[in-house]
Amino acid sequence: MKTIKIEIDGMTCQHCAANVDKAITKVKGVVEVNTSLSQKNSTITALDDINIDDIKKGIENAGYTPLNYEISER
Ligand SMILES: [Cu+2]
Repeated sequence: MKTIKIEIDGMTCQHCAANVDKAITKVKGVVEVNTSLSQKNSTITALDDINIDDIKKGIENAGYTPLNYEISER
């Protein structure tokens, strides 16, 4: 499993955070998502073969901007 922490620009309310959460949840390989409005990021648990570009694309398609991210193995 991998943990991905990705900064997201454009979230202004809880509704935005829920949209981002939903968009990332749909990405293949994603197991769990936790999106924080106050920290402007999502913490994602995913399978090892996760494609970060799919996550970025999902965020963009929902209308938000993915920024820096870091991936850690666990
Ligand atoms: Cu909003």
